[in-house]
Amino acid sequence: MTKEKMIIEIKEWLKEAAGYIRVSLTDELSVSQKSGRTDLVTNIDEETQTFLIKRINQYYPDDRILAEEKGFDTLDSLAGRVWIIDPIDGTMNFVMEQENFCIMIAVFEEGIGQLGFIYDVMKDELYWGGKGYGVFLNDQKLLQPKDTSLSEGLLGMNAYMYGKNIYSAGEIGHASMGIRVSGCAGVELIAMLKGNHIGYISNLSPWDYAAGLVLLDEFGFKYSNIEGKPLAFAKREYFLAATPTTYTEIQENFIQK
Ligand code: 2AM
Ligand code: CA
Ligand code: CA
Ligand code: CA
Repeated sequence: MTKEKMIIEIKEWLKEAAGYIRVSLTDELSVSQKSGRTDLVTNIDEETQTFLIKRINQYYPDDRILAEEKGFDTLDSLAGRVWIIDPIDGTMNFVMEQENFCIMIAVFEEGIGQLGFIYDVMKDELYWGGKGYGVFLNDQKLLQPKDTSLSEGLLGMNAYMYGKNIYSAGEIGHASMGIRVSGCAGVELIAMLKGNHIGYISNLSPWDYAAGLVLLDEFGFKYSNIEGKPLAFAKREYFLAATPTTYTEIQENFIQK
């Protein structure tokens, strides 16, 4: 079956890319600014993306690609089969911490998420799954987290939104057990899949959330843009994902009130 084959291939590509990234940490990085001082890209982001796109073009030449770097960051629609790639999610962490960054790949067909992969490179933890598979950590199937309420759990957040109280992020945080800020969307989505966090509020682009959404779907999490509308897979948007109970509490008590 094609999907089985695709999973095996993607896992191989991820391991190959991660091996290269780990070795590269001993070399000097070439770091550039994109929109400003805190928005970085490195030669490794670009080389990882180029490697993954080369493989996709080799194996699936008819498919289309949406990816963060090097001019692949727009696509007119999600028609057909589309790969959505963040070659290094958490570039700031990659540069400053040499950990807490992920490679993320999603496969969508006619706008529907089929497969998602979030790979924490330094921990060698691959979270993957999709329609009909559930969610795995490496070879181990994960259990669906409990539907915890806002007052009972930790919430991943974007530091800027919390600090500026954008969409009441500060107040939402205070209503939870506490906020956590990792600086990496992949790490935050993993925390939800493990049941460590009840939700995540941020400002994200499609490649930051695509793989995560496929996996969140398998566990019944709810997500949308922060105003409750479907995510557009186009521009950067304020993003909310949470357990069903927490999602409803945040919408009713903080956003729509
Ligand atoms: P990136 O490292 O792939 O750019 C940090 O809050 C999270 O938001 C990271 O996952 C980061 O992904 C993402 N992000 C997207 N656009 C960003 C930007 N302009 N500045 C900082 N982080 C951004
Ligand atoms: Ca970036
Ligand atoms: Ca990202
Ligand atoms: Ca990135």
